[in-house]
Amino acid sequence: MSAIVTLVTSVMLGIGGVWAAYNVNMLPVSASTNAPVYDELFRVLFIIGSILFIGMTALVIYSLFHFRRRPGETGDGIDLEGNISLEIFWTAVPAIVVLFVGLYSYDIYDRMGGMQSLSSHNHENHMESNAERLWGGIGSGPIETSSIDQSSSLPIELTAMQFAFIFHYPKGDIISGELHVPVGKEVSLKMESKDVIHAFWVPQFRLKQDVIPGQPTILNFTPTKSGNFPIICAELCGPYHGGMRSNVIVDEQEDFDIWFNQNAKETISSL
Ligand SMILES: [Cu+2]
Repeated sequence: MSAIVTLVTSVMLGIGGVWAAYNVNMLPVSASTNAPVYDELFRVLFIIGSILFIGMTALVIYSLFHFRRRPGETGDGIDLEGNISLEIFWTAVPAIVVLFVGLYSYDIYDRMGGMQSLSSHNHENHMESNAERLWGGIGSGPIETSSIDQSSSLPIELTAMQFAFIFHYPKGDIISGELHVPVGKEVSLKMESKDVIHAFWVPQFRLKQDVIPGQPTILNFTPTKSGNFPIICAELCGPYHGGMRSNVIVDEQEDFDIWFNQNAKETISSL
């Protein structure tokens, strides 16, 4: 009897977890090619989290009522001493869950391009210092390489400082406080800090990368939705860290070209 109850409860918990992951929407709009990959991981974590949270909370509430002290009960509880199979069970289950989450996260990071060698990166075609070392970031992942020609990526340099993000477009020599990018085109952002560690974060792109003084990092992404999204510094960097924000304006190609040509120091016919 109790085996059936356990089975039914587990199945219901599983269904509840999956339902919660597909119906509770906590993430902002997804606006880059990375976003669906990231959201897939988030959904799986949410399923596991919901099952554990609902299961444990329910068990605690059930136990509180079911095993409460009845009137007239004054003695100690039953003297329980060890249960090998239970010990094995509650060691194995978390171990498997944690291992799975770790491997799956690694796979997602790899699919986003995080494991790709940065030294061979296309950004260097546009930079004068070919030998310069890039220290970390998200390269051109398999998602991008399959659909988008790498040489066509748009190089942009980001300088972070207390307390602002400054964007420089090597083509056209534009300096801007906001990031303008065309929709559907890969952007290659090379980032360096002037002072302390900052972090470039666009929640809608599901991307966050540290910006480190003296150690350039790279971040490649392809916006998939036009719109205006916040750029937030995600590393506590000083007293005005909370005000260190900017915007990324994702435009259709024509609108981006207009903006670019209006601001470019030199006219460029093809981007
Ligand atoms: Cu900052």
